[in-house]
Amino acid sequence: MLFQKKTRAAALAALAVSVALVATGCAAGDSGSGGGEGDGGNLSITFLPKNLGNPYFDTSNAGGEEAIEEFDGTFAEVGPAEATPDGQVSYINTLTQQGVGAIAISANDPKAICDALNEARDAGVKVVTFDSDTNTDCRDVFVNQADAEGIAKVQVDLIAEQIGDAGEIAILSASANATNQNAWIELMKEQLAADHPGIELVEVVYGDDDDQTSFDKTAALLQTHPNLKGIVSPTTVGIAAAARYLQTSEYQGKVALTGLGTPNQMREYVEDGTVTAFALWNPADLGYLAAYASKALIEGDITGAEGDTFDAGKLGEYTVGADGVVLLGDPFVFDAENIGEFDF
Ligand code: RAM
Repeated sequence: MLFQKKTRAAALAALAVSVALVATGCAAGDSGSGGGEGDGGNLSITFLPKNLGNPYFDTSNAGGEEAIEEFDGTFAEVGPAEATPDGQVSYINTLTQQGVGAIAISANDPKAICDALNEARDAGVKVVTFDSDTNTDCRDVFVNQADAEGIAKVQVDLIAEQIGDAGEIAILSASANATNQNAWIELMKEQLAADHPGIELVEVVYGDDDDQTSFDKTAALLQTHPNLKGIVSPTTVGIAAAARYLQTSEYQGKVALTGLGTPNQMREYVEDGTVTAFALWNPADLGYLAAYASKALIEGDITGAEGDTFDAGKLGEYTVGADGVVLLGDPFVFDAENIGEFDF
């Protein structure tokens, strides 16, 4: 299968513990980092997701808020209705004028928001990307949910397993410029070419992380490619919309669907057999870690240099890796056996 039993069990336990902590509102107490009150840092931290109204970002923002409450900072969340870089730029500019301590942002474009972010940094605002990165010179740290090769591989393995390693597949992505999805798609293409000669990727379409657009793109894919055997959707918005389409269509159970989804959005589709298995990480932990990375930057505990270490509350100590990347952990596979254990 995809994970060694031990890895899978350990990941399950880690997810379950952190989900339980979030659910009970249990705080981890003082960070023990020696920072915090008295340092005079501006712990006003604003989360700026790709767009609002996406349960994935609701969960990551809630994790950020939990962390910021723990260290007595000020949490805020702003964001555009649509997942576009332009929409993010105006919020970045406003936050710069307001003089927040840090912006934690999931980037809709690796370059287009860079000038605005660098103006913010020139004005003393720390910039943490999480979930979807910018170019490395426009932020201080990137909090990465899992290593990109691993995220690509778990999805390639799942679709290969679900279609018997042969036939046509398509990808239903988020917005066309999303840094994270584009990196994963490139790696999926490489892995398919290297290890799965029987699988043909016939098309990549973009649902813009909009539910209706993703639903319509799913319908179009199935019409255009009558021999399609599977769809990979590396976005929680896309996979949920595609599952909803498949559920009441003639393709349910015939065309496989996998990718990255949240358990709460995917539960009914796993329970009725529309979807067999999909992957993700814990978005609450991702937001929580981004908040602690912001705090560490604001207080000068880290600069984003490789080897810097910081305390991340209940998640423990983290080390900044090459290119200012902080890695949360491994992706995790959800299926009918374990989905009941998760609530996010
Ligand atoms: C959507 C967004 C997000 C991505 C997840 C998997 O919610 O595109 O950036 O990480 O899917």
